[in-house]
Amino acid sequence: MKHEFFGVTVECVKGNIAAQADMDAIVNAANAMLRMGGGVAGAIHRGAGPGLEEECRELAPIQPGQVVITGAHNLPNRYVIHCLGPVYGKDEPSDQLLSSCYRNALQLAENNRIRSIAFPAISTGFFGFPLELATRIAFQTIFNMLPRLLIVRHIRFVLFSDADRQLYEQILDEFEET
Ligand code: AR6
Repeated sequence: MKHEFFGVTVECVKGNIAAQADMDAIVNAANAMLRMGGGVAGAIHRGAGPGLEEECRELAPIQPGQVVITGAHNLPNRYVIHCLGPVYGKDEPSDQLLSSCYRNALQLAENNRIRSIAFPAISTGFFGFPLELATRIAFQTIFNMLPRLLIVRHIRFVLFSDADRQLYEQILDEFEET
């Protein structure tokens, strides 16, 4: 379901982050060295082809909360924005570092005139962040920025299971009511 806040469409879908052909940019839940890895990063690098790792080489390493932008190579998007999420319970303060990922990614999108951007649930896979807490941090950060966005007009959250998508919808409804 699509929601609209301050002229920006916000939606939560079930799907594969590497198959979002209608979005200008997709966000990678990267590793510090910006290599292939598993999960989201694996799917994105497989779709993009070896040119992505090549372009990433000189941008690595990155720190938790930091983001960098590259081309999308063989993927059907214009850009990939790579975020290093915090490892839950190790990279502290985890909540602030996760918030930085969303804030910095949106700022980078604005700076690169990106109108539509798709996010995965950063840090909630291999990095162990509890999904509900991570979802609240993601929405809180994005809602704080929405009134100031000038270029970004469409934010999509791409979740890997129906249960994850339903949790996102439920928390988004709570934000909508407040
Ligand atoms: N599309 C959308 N969501 C996905 C996909 C996909 N193709 N694959 C997994 N998810 P993760 P992290 C969900 O582990 O926790 C990597 O190996 C998944 O169910 O990709 O930030 C990197 O190389 C989970 O909810 O990212 C890093 O070393 C969420 O996306 C490390 O894992 C994030 O899972 C990053 O760990």
